[in-house]
Amino acid sequence: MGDGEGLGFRLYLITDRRLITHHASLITAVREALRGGVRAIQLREKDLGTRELLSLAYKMRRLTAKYRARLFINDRLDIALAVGADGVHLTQRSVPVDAVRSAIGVSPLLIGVSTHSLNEAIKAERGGADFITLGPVYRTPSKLRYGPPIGLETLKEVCERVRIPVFAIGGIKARRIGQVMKAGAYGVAMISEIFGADDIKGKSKEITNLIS
Ligand code: TZP
Repeated sequence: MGDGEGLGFRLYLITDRRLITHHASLITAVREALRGGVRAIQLREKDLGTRELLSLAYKMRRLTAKYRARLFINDRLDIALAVGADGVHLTQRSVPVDAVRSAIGVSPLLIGVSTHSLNEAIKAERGGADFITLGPVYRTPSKLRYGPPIGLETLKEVCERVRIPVFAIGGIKARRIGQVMKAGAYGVAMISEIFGADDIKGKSKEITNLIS
């Protein structure tokens, strides 16, 4: 599936403003990533209250629209709808994908789902997800939070068993992209490789060149 025919992105950049050290704000850091060619952002600032998150989401919507990039909001369908995001990204604790799918009716809102096993991946697909993230494939700095790594074998098995795009997540670095794409991933989802980089724009360019 070429990018044009599919979702339109193979790099899914997930925010974590606590990692931003070289930039004044998450907005300037995301702008650098967009300048480097990133075409999809997931706003995932779990510690923010509703009003703060909404205000940040409006800013992200304006910024991503300027670069014709897609915006997803983690967990919060209400905020995704309020700001006119392109999609919502559901966790295993969110309102389940089938319930969101029926709530949005004919809306073109995309639904991504975080999965960690074959079982969760199959359920997400059956429930109507447009794509999934699967991981952590490798050890991540905060591995306790995301559970033990599932490894390349599970990634490969899931990619063979589901038809929707699978984004490998968790410890994905530039040097590992070849392995995960070979295992069948449609794309990669990342936080620290890009937001932890000294040169966010340069790193984004490097990664987009590797996967497009
Ligand atoms: N889900 C599984 S691993 C992970 C998430 C959100 C974190 C990915 O972060 P990083 O820094 O790209 O390893």
